[in-house]
Amino acid sequence: MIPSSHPRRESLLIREKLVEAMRSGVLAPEGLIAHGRGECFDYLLGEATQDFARRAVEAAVALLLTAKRPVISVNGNVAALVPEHVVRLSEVAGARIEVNLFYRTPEREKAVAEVLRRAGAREVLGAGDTDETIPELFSERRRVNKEGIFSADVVLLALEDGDRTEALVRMGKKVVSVDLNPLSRTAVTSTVTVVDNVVRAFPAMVEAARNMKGRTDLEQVLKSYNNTSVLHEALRFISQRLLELAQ
Ligand code: PTJ
Repeated sequence: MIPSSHPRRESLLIREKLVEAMRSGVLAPEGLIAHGRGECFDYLLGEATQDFARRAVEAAVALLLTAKRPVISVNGNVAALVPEHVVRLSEVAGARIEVNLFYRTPEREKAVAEVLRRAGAREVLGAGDTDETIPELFSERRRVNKEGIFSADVVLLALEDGDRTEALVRMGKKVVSVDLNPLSRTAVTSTVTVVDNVVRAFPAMVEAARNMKGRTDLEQVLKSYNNTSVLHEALRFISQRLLELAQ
């Protein structure tokens, strides 16, 4: 029981959700450690969506809405925290959903797909149907569905390892990532990086997709977006915040 007055209530509830997901086989135990790393960056970001993340969300959604074959790549952490938002975003943006796991086992593939179906997904790729591989990648994340990530032009992913992000970019794909660490290889390599927590970024992308659908200036949004300056802004924000706290 976490009292409603507890100052870290939200964060503790998220931890409980993740532990639950680990016990039910959705989350890899390593996913708990990955989340802990993210929590530290979230603390530095003030546990709130900052302006640079809002701009990235707009560009991310513009990319998804203008894509021909967008795919949302889902791992254990994303399935544990934001399954409904993954499904809603896929519906609004016309994106397919594919399970893609670093610590891949047939049992986890099934468990993650099941969470997404329970959240309303009508189609989930990547569980028992990974018939293609991402070249030059050696982790279990190389296995992908031919109609999904393999032939996607835009891939949205979160809590991703840098090797795979780089491999997807080398395949000519545009990559949208959600990563609390603006220094990670995924953050630096992606076409658009949303430096924010998935629990805030996914709902924000759903809302933006609803508002932006049908807009005729999406190409313009993308032309005026610069991911490097967004990452620099995130780093400046963290530095400034630490300096202020130290005064
Ligand atoms: O479910 P699997 O088998 O595919 O495994 C997934 C994990 C997360 C275990 C795997 O991808 C992994 O080890 O990830 P990394 O390399 O630890 O990368 C995680 C990145 O996501 C780090 O840069 C974290 O700062 C960031 N991160 C952690 N929690 C969140 C986050 N970013 C956004 N929202 C979070 N809640």
